[in-house]
Amino acid sequence: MNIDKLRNDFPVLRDNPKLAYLDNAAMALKPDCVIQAVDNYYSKLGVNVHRGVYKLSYEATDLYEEARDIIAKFINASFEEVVFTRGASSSLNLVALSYGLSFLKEGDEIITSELEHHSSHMPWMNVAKLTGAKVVYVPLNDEGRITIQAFKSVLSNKTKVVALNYVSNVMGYITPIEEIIKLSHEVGAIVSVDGAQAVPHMKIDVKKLDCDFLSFSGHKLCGPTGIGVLYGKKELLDKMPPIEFGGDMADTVKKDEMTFKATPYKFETGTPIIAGAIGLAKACQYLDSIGLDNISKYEKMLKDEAVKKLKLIKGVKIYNPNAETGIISFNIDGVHPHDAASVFDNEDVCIRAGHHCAQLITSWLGTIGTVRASFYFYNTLEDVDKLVKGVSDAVDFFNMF
Ligand code: C6P
Repeated sequence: MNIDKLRNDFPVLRDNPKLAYLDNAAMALKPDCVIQAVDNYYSKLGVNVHRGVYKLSYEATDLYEEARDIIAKFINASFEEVVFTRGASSSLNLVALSYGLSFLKEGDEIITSELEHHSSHMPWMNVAKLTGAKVVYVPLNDEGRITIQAFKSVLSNKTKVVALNYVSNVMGYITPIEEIIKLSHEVGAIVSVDGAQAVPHMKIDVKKLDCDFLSFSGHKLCGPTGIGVLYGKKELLDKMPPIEFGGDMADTVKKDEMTFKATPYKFETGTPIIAGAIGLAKACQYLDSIGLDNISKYEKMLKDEAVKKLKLIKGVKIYNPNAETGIISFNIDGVHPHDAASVFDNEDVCIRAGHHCAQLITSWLGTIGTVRASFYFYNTLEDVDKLVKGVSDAVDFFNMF
């Protein structure tokens, strides 16, 4: 990868050459090609899809549906298995509200974990409350990981749903999801994978994984905000009811009867996220042109280098030194994560601090939150050094008091 060339694709990096943007787990920056694809739709078309009986609308419809096809191929899914949503949170909620409320009953069990983002486990807490099903947590090992052995200890014939992330947004661990999916299917459970932190960073093949659902957001993979994907196996999506009703998803509507369009359209109510889908498809093509395998290896190298240097600073506690991805969670002894993060901001280092919408894992770690640096392919070893200097300066600054 030619990092300098890639960095030049990003207007924010061109305009702020000193910036060390290390908040990629929250959102990735946008390259020119994505911005242009969105701009092109608005400036050359700017009309609705699926409705207009005129050329501009046909063209917009073609672009929108082509985007679905590109995104489907990006994860090796079929066209009808890609539902556009507002983001990973909406996708994860759609699975729980549609599949969960339709097929779960009292006594059934839902396996999740303390490593989850709120959007992964809270929808199932809600389903459990409404159906009488029970939420069961995989015990984490000493490092805070989900292991196969621990997963087997909670898996049973009562398990009907497994809802786990592929990569944790706080610890950056890769869940052994392929094996978990195999074991879950053996007891007849379906698996909903939260891919928000995985799809932007590693090559995903839903057929190989054999997951039942996979949720992700466009904005974390260089795409626009407001667009996400729910991948679902067609046979499951076909038997699930819509959770929103209205324009575009309806087939026939009478006073006492309504029918819906086929999958995926029955889940896409109202005017779709047209520009978002077009921009996301461009982002997928852009990432494919760089190579997801190159991206994962490079981020891991940056993270390892940062961990090596941060370990030398006294008073810094790293919670996940052995993570396989580009996420580091740490704290400075005696310093609130938000206070630490404000020092970094003065040095043009953008990082996130807090519980990262994953309070179960920060409680498990015995802290109110962490400082988190997260890398992407456009980061550099200089960014690592800026992070390390920021941490070192923060330690010195807070030691003065
Ligand atoms: N995590 C972070 O800074 P949305 O907000 O819907 O695009 O994505 C939700 C979500 C779901 N699962 C995981 C594993 C995530 O990391 C996120 C978003 C951001 O960590 C914002 S809290």
